[in-house]
Amino acid sequence: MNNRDLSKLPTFDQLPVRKDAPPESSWGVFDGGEALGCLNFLTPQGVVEAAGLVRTGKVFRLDAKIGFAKPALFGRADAVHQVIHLAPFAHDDLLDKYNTQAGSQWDGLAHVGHPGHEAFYNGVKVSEIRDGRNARLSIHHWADQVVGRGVLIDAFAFRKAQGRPVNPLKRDVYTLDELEGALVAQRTTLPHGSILLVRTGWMEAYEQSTAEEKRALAPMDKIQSIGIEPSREMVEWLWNNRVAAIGTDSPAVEPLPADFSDTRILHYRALPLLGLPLGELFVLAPLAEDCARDGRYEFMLVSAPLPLEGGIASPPNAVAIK
Ligand code: UVW
Repeated sequence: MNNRDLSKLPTFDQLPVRKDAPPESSWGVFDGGEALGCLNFLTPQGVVEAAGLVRTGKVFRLDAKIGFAKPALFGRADAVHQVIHLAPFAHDDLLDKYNTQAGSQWDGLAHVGHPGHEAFYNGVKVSEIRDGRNARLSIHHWADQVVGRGVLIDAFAFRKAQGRPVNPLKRDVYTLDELEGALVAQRTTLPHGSILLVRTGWMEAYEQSTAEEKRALAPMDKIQSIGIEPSREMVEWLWNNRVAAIGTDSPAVEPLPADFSDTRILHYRALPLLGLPLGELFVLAPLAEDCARDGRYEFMLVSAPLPLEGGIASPPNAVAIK
């Protein structure tokens, strides 16, 4: 982390800064910090300010239990946990088939590249990830970088309060106007250098589903979800507000199904172009309820991704502290 002046960084309209970079990309903006992308918006000064948001000592775990999705979504493997009998009075865990994206997760910058530009963030080639041990965009670079001010937008509650409740398990969109409207309704601002969390309601709806319904919705071609508007205006707003990462309680942040042959979807705008980490399947309802109770939608957020060299993604290992 560096104490950089966020107001001196280019606005979205001024991107790209590198002549050979694709439009709407931040390639080359963060000299020496390419593995972090928008996490460069988090600073030591921001960590100190975030610590000042801790007032009640309440701690909210943002990861769901490992293996909560049964079966795992998108056809990913189900982790198998065994307790190993190490000695007559000693045990170990053995976690087999653990996919770092089978549950709550940060999508790292090597997760998805841009099919049009045939490159990952900052122009990293697929061969650098598959044969080159993913040195440049490995998730381990984030291990001590995801700490700062968290801001929650309760989009789910906002829609309900407006008399337009949603079914989060069906494709639907929270527009940029709605996110901004929810911030106003919450009397919350979005200071530069925040980690933004958006409650969509998907996780609660999933938890309330029957085992049969969960089985039916899990495959890649069946899953549906509400998500945030996957538009140029959305990523422009996120970039210009210096949002360091965005996490939601939905499976893809953006609505599903998404057309992965369309280069305008949020995954491509965020990961390979802007370097914006996407957080998925976070647990946000208990935090949101507490925020509604005390009217404070900001907190310290501490996330410690896995120090997995060459890794693609990570459970957030995150807590919000109020
Ligand atoms: C999808 O959109 C398939 O989600 P993920 O980022 O977990 O691959």
